[in-house]
Amino acid sequence: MLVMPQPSDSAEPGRIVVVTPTYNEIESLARTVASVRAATPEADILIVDDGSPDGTGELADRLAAGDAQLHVLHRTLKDGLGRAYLAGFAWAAEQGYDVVVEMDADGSHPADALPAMLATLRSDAGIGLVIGSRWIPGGTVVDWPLHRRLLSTGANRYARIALGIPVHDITAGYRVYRREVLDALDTANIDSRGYCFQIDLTIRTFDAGWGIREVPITFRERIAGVSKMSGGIVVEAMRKVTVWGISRRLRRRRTQ
Ligand SMILES: Nc1nc2c(ncn2[C@@H]2O[C@H](COP(=O)(O)OP(=O)(O)OP(=O)(O)O)[C@@H](O)[C@H]2O)c(=O)[nH]1
Ligand SMILES: [Mg+2]
Repeated sequence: MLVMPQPSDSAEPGRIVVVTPTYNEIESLARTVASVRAATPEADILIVDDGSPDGTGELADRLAAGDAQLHVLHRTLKDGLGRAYLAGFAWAAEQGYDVVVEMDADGSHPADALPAMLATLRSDAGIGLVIGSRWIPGGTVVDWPLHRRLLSTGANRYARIALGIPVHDITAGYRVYRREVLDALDTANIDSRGYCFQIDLTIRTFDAGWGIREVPITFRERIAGVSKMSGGIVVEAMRKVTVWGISRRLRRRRTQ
């Protein structure tokens, strides 16, 4: 007899919010919002703007005035991607969303991959995080110079080995979280920024026992605006990965 897999409770679509942090993304924001609308009309969007001097926050308000599914959180100071996401997660929890998506505003993260990422999360109630991955078969990066590819693939390989977590794109910023994963975070304890924030949350999700899946995406280099990532953020990430990796090994040895 053929036994068909039974849909679990998680097959319910639930309420989805795409959280998009912005700092000086006036040239990209409208296109990003439109692409999310087209790919996932059921999803709401929250823009978290850190007082962008280029008027991104005002543009977000104008877009929100004509769109009941678009919300804007204004913060006064540029305080880093991690803090902006934590503020967005707190807002999403207050509003009772079931699924929280992380997506950059700069057009690098293709909205047309979102339905497959959401379907993957829904396929199993034990999956807490789905990553839009550049570095698994079917995933790729368009318009990146060789040195950025090597840096990203090298950093990911190093993190995978150092941390013992089988994820191929742990620094990726395109993610779908089950709300319960974020509810359980000890947010007061998270001070990571930039790439570290994504790595830190992946470790916490993995250690809490949630399944993590990767869905291949085509990542495109931003076509407008400037990157806010710096060499310092990359160095911080590698230093922290080394410290985390060593302490995880010591902890494992102690519990054996
Ligand atoms: N609210 C807020 N958003 C930020 C901050 N820093 C970066 N962002 C946003 O976070 C997203 C990712 O930043 P990027 O500068 O594109 O970083 P990245 O994608 O790792 O780097 P590139 O590949 O060079 O673009 C973008 O939507 C930025 O506008 C910040 O301090 N506050
Ligand atoms: Mg970017």
